[in-house]
Amino acid sequence: MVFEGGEGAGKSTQLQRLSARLTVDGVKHAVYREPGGTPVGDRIREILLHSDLPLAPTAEASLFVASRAQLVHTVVKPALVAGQHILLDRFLLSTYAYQIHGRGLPSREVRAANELATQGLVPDLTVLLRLPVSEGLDRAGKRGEADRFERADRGFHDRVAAAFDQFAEPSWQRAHPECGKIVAVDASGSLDEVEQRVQAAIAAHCPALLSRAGSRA
Ligand code: T5A
Repeated sequence: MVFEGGEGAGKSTQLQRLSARLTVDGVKHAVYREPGGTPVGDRIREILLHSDLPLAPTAEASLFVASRAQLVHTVVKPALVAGQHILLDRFLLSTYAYQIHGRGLPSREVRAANELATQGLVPDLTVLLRLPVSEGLDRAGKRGEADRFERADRGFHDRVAAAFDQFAEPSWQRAHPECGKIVAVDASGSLDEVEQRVQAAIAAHCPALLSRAGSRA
């Protein structure tokens, strides 16, 4: 299960809430974020988000893909084999939105690089949190110093948001089977309201994950 969306949409917050519910229900799971989730990925995250080193768009994309490759190979695949659910804060859809649409990199090459990293792993479901760009940047901005992407210009964030809107279309998903099912959820309103929408989306599209909770209700 993957959570995606623009800056400050509430992915981490809602992932924590879902994780807390799964813990109470005794569902074995682990939560990881991208970039990061491994020692190599965490170093890559530092370069990508918090360094002032100039990065060529192709180098940026390659670093995201490298972090993903390490996470899939050393953490996600073994965990899935062991019967654990994995909750991911961002995955390949972010590279499609930010590097292909935001930075303007060629789709074919970026898709191919991702294929190498994911080793054919397709998310059961991607919950795409949708929030107006200004609201998301506002939420993110209240937390402190902006990272490399939060500092990007408004045009960049508008292109990313437009891309995520496109990913919610069934026709786009049919043409990109490597991304799996993507369901858009309105991320405006209170934390509880968004959580209810997220749980409704999961219940509709990935009922097995919440079935233990459902059977207890
Ligand atoms: N990136 C990532 C790429 O360019 N390519 C890639 O391939 C990948 C994987 C990652 C950056 O890297 C880029 C995208 C990102 O720019 P990150 O720090 O992991 O950097 O960034 P985000 O995933 O954007 O994390 P954020 O923390 O900014 O956003 P979230 O997780 O969507 O939001 P969250 O939950 O942290 O909430 C943000 C703030 O809003 C509040 C929270 O309390 C928090 O303070 N909030 C709400 N406030 C009011 N009402 C609600 N409903 C709220 N929900 C949350």
